Amino acid sequence: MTTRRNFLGAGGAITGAVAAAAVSRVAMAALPEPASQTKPDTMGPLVPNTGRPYNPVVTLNGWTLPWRMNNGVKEFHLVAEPVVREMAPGFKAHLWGYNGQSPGPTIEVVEGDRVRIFVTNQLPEHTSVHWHGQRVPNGMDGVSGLTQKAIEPRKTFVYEFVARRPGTFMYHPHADEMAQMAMGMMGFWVTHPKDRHALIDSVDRDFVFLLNAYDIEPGSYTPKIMTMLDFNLWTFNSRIFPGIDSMNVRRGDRVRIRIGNLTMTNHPIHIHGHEFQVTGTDGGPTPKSARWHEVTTDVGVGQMRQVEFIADEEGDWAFHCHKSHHTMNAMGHNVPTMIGVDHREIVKKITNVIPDYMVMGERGMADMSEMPMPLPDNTAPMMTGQGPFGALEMGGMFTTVKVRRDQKPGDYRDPGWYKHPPGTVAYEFQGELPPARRASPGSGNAQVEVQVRKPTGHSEH
Ligand SMILES: [Cu+2]
Repeated sequence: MTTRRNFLGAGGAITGAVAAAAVSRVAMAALPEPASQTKPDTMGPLVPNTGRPYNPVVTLNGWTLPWRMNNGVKEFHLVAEPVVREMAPGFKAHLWGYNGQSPGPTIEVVEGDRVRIFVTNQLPEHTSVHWHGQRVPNGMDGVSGLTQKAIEPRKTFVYEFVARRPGTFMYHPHADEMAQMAMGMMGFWVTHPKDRHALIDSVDRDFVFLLNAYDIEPGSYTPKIMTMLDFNLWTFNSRIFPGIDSMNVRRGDRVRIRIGNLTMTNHPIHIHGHEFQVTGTDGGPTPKSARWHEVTTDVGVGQMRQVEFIADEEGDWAFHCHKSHHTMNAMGHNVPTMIGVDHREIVKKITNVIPDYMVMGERGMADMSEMPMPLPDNTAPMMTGQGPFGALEMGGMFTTVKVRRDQKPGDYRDPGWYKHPPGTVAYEFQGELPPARRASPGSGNAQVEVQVRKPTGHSEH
């Protein structure tokens, strides 16, 4: 296989226009065939067949980019391009991404690897790629205008460096960053340690995903890129629950989950049924003396966290952002809080004018997950997802860790819903109920029962 570098070396003193023509033709011929993905499914681990061995990660609703070895250099080809991302079944978004999907494919290498990444720009505007968190020569840092010229449309640039530091990283443009990240341009990067590492344990399952947020009006397909705070789609790897796959593990597995945040706000990521430790950030492995058990860890803007736990409790355990607005899907943000408001009189009046007027939210918002309300053509219900016991009333940044004793090592398939052993599920009390305590007019505290309509201008989530 001839590389551009070798060709120039062998060609000796070629000059001027001849050199330019030769370079571009040979460079094109030397480009690795770009791999592309059309599906939003979780691809199994890509076991390395060249280079140093490692235990590969699994990207939630994503995939790992294949490479080719070229004289000891790992070569990857990223293509920045418009993509159609299915965010949930029946809901598609027109995003920008890499190699057919948003986020782009995960890149996995080993500490000490020399990597060469060809980046072809098929976007309508210039771009660049920044290798977030990594030690690279300054000119490879991907900040357009500062460390390189922007990659113009239909041009290919080459980044080349040694992956010096093992850890959890990401990549994203550093050119028209606001628009390009709002459109979904980002990807995960994992550098595995080359030897046993005192602070990096080997694990049985290693999941990765990015947190991202979009503002797509119900019925439309393209994110609004000027939005700074008022996003309506909170996603794991550009998917919303129930479109997010579960993380399926074998009981007793040591599980690592790596999360990067490229939204405009922080996300307290929460696990049920287990305690995890933060074992590393994009700054590197966390010293053992600085680790403690948590069930929630905050992932700040532009930060990455890797958490680890032993999955020793069987079941379907929720794993989600703890900001309750982030486990909702597209909603009209100006929906007032209607809890406690009695609509009976007003509804009579309205239905005279609008016969199918529907009241929502009188008893809380849970009604909305079961309401067969017609939705605009391309959107997702606000809260949804059916479990074995009914509606989950969750959307957005929510998934589950499914722990099973009979999940085979290396098997990532969804085992279905957990079958609870008899007598281990919360049940309805069948005995005598005490009378409800309720304030009544004249009792002196009637004014405690307030009928409120709260203002709901969300400026911050
Ligand atoms: Cu969140």
